[in-house]
Amino acid sequence: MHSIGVLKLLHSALTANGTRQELLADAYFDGRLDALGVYVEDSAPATAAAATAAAATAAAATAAAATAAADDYIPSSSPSSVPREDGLSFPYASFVSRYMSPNLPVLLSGLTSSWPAAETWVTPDAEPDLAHLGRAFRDTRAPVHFTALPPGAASVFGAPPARPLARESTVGEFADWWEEHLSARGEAPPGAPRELRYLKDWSFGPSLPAAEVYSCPRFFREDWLNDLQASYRFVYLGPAGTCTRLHADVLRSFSWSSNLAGRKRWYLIPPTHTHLLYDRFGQALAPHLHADLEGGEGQLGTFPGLALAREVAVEVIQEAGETLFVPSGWHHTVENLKDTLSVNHNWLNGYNMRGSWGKLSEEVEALRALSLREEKVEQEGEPAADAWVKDESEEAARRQQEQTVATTEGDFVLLYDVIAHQLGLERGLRPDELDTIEDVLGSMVESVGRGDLFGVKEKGEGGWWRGEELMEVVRRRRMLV
Ligand SMILES: O=C(O)CCC(=O)C(=O)O
Repeated sequence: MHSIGVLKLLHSALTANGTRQELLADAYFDGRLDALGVYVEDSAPATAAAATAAAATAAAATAAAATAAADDYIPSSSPSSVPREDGLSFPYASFVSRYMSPNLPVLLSGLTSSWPAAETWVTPDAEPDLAHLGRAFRDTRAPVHFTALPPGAASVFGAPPARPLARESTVGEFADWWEEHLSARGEAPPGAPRELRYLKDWSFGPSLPAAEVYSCPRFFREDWLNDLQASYRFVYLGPAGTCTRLHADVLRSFSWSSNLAGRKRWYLIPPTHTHLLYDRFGQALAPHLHADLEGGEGQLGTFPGLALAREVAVEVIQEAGETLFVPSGWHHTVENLKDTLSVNHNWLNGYNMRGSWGKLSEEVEALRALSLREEKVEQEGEPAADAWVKDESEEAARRQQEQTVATTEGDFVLLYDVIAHQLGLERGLRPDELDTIEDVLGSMVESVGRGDLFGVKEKGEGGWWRGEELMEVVRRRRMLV
């Protein structure tokens, strides 16, 4: 039983979760399978050292192959800490060459001091001004996440595996709860049921005009996503103890996050080590980076890679007035160490567009593999060796896949739209940006042309561009560069 499990894991690791069987041939020819054979069968001089060395060779070869296959913007080494730069004097070109292009995080200071909200939303003693926000946005609707607090606990950092409940609320209701929460802080009788609320993803729009709150820092203005109607621009407001679960940002976008008040702790995990964050089937993402240490309940066996992930994770303490650039594809989890108010954006441009398309393509491949497998099971029944894998984590994976089908189609349309919009703008694109667009577009047109990407076809009239038209625009513009 155990060896079947090991083989399944190896098969999954070597074939991109079973979606690319042909990768096994690479592993055979470059010697990784031989190295594994020595390890698994223990047939070579049977010393622990030899087995360990073989396993290390195999692991290094797998890692090298994975890195080579990964997107070219993934850094080959990750920093042990995040550098701080003076945001007022740091040149944009240096931000691009040192951080955005190599896809590495950085903290920038001084970018929020001139924002209107630095005065109107923050009290003189540097706290989020709840009284003002509650009055000014009394009836404005915003999503609020509710998480139950374990008895006697002051934070939900080691939150239970269940997702926090997101409910539509008003800023007024949230501010009222906050006042009550502050006056009751530390006074609730032990054992009394309590909860923490976190107002997150409150979008800028007509009921929250961006210009009255902040201005987008110059480092992040090359933004193809928020140029559109799509708004990925948010406010986060939460008391000390609230947190955001482990995730990577939508569509492998970049994000930036500025603290107007408070302090956050971030753990950032480089994309080279994403696999360590998943359960033993490579399916379900851990809820947070310490899920194996807290809550008991067998989480250690569920997420065996987390101890190693913590060794490569970069811990960042972000103070009021500081802005964190979160690179593309870096998973992160965020804890509010004080009552915290922040503004953030997700965004795409020529530096992460290729990665974004890569992520979408991976999801499409995984979904295609899943539907092929389901078809096969329908025709032939469940293979006996698979029966033991059917446990809760497979069910969770299935639910996640269903959700992915729904979001992937939306993401594809959005990306398609972003490119169409970008090309439609009468603006000069740099040759490297044009290369990216041409690559991504070429793959899109191919997929759409084959008609096998969720049947998303040319739409023309509805505002989307036809694939061939887009290619034509790229070709024409290319001749002009
Ligand atoms: O501040 C938070 O709680 C989450 C922010 C985040 O995940 C992001 O900016 O990408």
